[in-house]
Amino acid sequence: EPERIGPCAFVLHGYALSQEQALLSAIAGIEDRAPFRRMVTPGGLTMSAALTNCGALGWTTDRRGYLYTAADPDSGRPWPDMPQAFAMLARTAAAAAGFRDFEPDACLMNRYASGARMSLHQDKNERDFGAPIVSVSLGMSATFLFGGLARSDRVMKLLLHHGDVVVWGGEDRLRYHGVLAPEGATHPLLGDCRINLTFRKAG
Ligand code: MD5
Ligand code: FE
Repeated sequence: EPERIGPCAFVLHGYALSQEQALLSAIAGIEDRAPFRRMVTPGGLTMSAALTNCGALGWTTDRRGYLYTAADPDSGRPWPDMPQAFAMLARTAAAAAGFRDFEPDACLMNRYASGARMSLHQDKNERDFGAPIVSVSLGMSATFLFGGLARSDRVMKLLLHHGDVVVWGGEDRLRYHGVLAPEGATHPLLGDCRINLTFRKAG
């Protein structure tokens, strides 16, 4: 069932569908303690997607740049614990794509309202690029841009739907990537937004 989209990258279509209720109620609990917020980049631009985190470490920005922290800078408290349903899904999806023993310590949660997008970038704030990244798409569909190791490399476009899970590891881990704004029908449970859960081993 995994669809190979790169040497070490796979789409698991609909893999999270059976867990949607557990995932959505866990997201509601996390939002209560650590609301979604739009971050300002070190360059002074406000990102169009809103984010929050759960797990031991969370991705954030400060004046110096991008970093992982143990505390939510907005509240000073630790990020919410990673729910069992999240950790289990990340582990089983990684294993289904051939990555054994994935133990994420961070889940970055991005919420894209209509018009919000994420431009082409690499994820390289994690300490160990040997671990894969697992991404879970919920809500409205969006086109994912999957590039190469140089920003100028051509990009492959992939439409991701509610419940799709993507796993990137090995040589695909540092590829440039981005996401276009949500498109298509409003989602019956999430309304006019897309939420993406990104599981990482950050520390
Ligand atoms: C999203 N989020 O849909 C994406 C899913 C982010 C981000 O890009 O940084 O929050 S994660 C996509 C990803 C991660 C790591 C590597 C690759 C893609 N890749 O090599 O294509 O909100
Ligand atoms: Fe990324």
